[in-house]
Amino acid sequence: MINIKENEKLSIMNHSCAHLLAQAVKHLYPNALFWVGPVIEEGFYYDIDLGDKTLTVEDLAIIEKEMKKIVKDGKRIVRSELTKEEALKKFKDDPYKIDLISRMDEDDTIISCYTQGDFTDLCRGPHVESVKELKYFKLIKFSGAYWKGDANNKMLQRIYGVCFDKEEDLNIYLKELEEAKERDHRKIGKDLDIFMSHDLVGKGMPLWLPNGAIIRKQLENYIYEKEQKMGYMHVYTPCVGTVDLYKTSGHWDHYKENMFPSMKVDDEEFVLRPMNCPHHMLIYGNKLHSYRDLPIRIGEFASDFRYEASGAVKGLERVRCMCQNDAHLFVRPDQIGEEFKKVVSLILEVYKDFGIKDYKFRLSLRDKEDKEKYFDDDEMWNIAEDKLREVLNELDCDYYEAIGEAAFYGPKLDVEVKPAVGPEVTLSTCQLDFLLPRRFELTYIDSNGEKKVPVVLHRAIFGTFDRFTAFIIEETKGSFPLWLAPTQINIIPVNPELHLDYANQIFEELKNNNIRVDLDERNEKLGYRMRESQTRKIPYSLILGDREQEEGTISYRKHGEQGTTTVTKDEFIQLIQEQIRNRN
Ligand code: TSB
Ligand code: ZN
Repeated sequence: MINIKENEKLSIMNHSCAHLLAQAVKHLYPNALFWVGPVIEEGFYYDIDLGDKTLTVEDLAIIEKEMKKIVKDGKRIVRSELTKEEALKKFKDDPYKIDLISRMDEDDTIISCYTQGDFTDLCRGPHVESVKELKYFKLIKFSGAYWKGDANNKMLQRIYGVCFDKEEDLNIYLKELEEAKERDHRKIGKDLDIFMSHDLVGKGMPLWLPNGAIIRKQLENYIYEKEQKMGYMHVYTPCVGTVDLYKTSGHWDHYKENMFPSMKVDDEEFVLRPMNCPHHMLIYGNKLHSYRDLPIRIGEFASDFRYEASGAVKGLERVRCMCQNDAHLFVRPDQIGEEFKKVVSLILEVYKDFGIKDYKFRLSLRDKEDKEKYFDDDEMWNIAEDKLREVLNELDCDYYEAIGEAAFYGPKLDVEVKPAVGPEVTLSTCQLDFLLPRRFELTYIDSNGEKKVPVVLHRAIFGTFDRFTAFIIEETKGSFPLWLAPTQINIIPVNPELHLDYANQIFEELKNNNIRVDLDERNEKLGYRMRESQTRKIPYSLILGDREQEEGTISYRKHGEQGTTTVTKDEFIQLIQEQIRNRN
């Protein structure tokens, strides 16, 4: 989909269209006050204070009609300039504009306004010359948005829209938007009974339904097998820790705003953990380690809780309760490169297995000039950053560098992907850490018998099972590969009265072979049941009628294909099992 913000011409048009929207809203709701109306990747929005009024879909259509009327009227858009003092006077009755103007630094700043007909808005510009140019636009949706994104502030109404210079482009865009909505994991997740949420449980706390639980279990098995082979040792640790644990790790000082508040039990004060690193540090520290034992790789499928803004939570993609595919790798400084390479290779392998092609590697490095922002060990930073780069080049990875984006404690690699709807998110991550082992006073004995501090690599290949599942739902549009599919096979007896015994026999046999199978014995037309099998995106539908019953065969149709194939029962089981085993 086109990124409006990156296209200069469309950016200007969309910004002007935001003003057009504001003007129309002002006509319809004379008391409306306006906060900001920026251009975004998907077009523009405007945050508007409509008093007690909450918008409806019908309102959006009425506003759009008014916008069209203003365009027809065809007023020019005229720029004027004011001093800060003049601007404060002009907008004295508008607390939002006063807030914006007051925050402009210098008293001698020149403030620009744009006027079109009866409407003037404070704005830096630039704009199109006349509203006449804004012909092909559409209001897309609306939502509540707290003023300045702060939940303690008033809720404003945010209206989103988009504008193009050609009708055709608008139509293409709207079609793509429709497709993206269809692909949205929240829709598919509901349609295919993968997850739900409930106000009584809370925002950002999805419940995984049986179908979702199957997918998650398969993902766990998949990655667990790989990690086992790579020498990871998996552990189970509690999803709470004391405040002191997080004071020791530094999270209490630096990550508190992302954490749930603490709770007191007897004489202990607990927090729901936002990360698992502290627990794993303690496990490492539980024993003495020699340089020969390293790397030590501690893995866990671990539940974490984070405070995410209520407006930011999204299906399974951004949740407040998540499960990381986490591991902490304790290495000697000379092992950083080799271990990092294994992590990146694993990421590449996993992405290949899942057919994920559209992703970006982002290498976050320190800003060498900024001595304050980064852990003070130049030598370690240099070794680590050079190694990370070297490995990425060696593995022929396409990556971009983000200078000054490293964490305080070390450089990191993130893998970014684009969901169907909304901005990019990080899936996999691998973060080097020079600091945490120090805070927990972790050591190993080196070859000279001296105590040394290990370096830690925090890494999550799936990121979280939650986010990865969201992504895979969108990638596959819910048509999961056989090994992941909640129901792998749907048996449809042509006539349940005549073919049920045979269908049952096949059902039992497949079930005994650990295949996830359903039997649709409803007295509905064959075509109807076949279609439903397609809607449920079940990989294989078996059609069992007279011929199959007599010959002891199976006729199957693969999801999304038209024809059927007939094979013997044993051939079929073998085919299915092989596909599941190979996870292809
Ligand atoms: C990798 N301590 C490290 C860990 O050892 C850590 O927690 N890193 S993280 O903060 O980057 O989180 C790991 C991954 O969790 C991210 O890469 C992202 O894929 C996923 N994630 C983060 N926040 C959320 C969220 N709110 N909902 C779903 N997944 C999330
Ligand atoms: Zn960690």
